[in-house]
Amino acid sequence: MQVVIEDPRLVPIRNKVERGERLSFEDGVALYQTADILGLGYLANLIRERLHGNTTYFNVNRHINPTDVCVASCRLCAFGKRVRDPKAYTMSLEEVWHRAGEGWSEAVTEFHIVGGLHPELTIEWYCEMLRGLKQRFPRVHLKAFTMVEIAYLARRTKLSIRETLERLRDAGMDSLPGGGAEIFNEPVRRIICDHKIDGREWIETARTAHQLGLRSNCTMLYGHIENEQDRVDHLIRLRDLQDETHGFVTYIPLAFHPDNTALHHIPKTTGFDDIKAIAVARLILDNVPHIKAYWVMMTPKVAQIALRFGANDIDGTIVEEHIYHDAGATTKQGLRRAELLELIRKAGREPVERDTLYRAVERTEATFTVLV
Ligand code: V47
Repeated sequence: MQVVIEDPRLVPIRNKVERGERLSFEDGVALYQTADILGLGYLANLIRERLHGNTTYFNVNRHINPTDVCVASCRLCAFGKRVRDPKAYTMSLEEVWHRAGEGWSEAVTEFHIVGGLHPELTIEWYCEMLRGLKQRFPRVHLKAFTMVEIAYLARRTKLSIRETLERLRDAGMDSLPGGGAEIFNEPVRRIICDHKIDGREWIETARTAHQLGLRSNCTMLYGHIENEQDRVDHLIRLRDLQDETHGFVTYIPLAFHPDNTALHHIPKTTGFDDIKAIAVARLILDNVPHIKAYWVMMTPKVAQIALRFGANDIDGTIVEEHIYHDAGATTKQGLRRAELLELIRKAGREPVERDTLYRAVERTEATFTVLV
């Protein structure tokens, strides 16, 4: 089906997309600036269907946040707490292992583990946590620690990034999530997360992980004080690294949630912003296989629509979520597998349960098999 492109700035971009050509920085800015959401969505959907047909992926996962203690105090964040904050928590290892098995009976295939930058937890503690999880849940993939957590742990432990990643990998870390990338452009980054590693260090940490054979995801935080140029710059830096390493599996655009943060005066993103974030990413990140519409952050309703605007993944069951709910998310904590299937099917897409590395999963009531 051909959709009429209303915005004349999208016409040369359509020609490039149809010829399979890479889009430029200027193309990216034009895509973010357009109000022609149907034209944009049509182009993004062309690529999405070229890569994945009608398939839409989801997984059965559980988030675990072992601690919210964080030395960074980022303005963008409502989750992190100072070590002496009476509301701060740090789980014991037994609690982490117990929590991992709690929740729904559906056998999870992935634990997504991220936390604050804790000034006292040692690399031995993290390795013990991973080993304990592997011992108790040997078939569950451990997608753990953002590049920011890795770099902080390396600095505190006085190990190189490579050695830190190797130690964690040897203890059971299978891959890394995409968080902490925020926006790479330094002046903006300094305002929203001034104590975090800079964009160059984030990229360098991801490069090292990929060189070690670890796959990771990547993200961008949008809808705060950045402009369209900052967004495209961010995407192109991710695309450049991907050309080199091919280590990124999935890109997830993350809409800024302002409640309970130091930037609470910033208005929330609109549905238009969120759909455009998915579609532009699908068009610019021509070398990243998967684009995820993270339902917790977008709401299930908008995430479902995104499946027709470039996204081919909707994330998973999650069970328990804190980072977005502390910052005002009104979505549920988790969705059942059946609810994800329904969302995907009602968008006219074909659901496929995947593991973290996108191998199809076949399951009966109580167990699952990864199809290799
Ligand atoms: O690193 C923090 C962001 C990230 C806020 O890899 C905020 O599959 C919006 O990375 N408003 C954590 N965003 C979430 C994340 C993620 C989520 C789902 C899947 C995957 C994956 C990764 O959330 C943080 C930060 O970038 N964040 N505070 C906020 N107030």
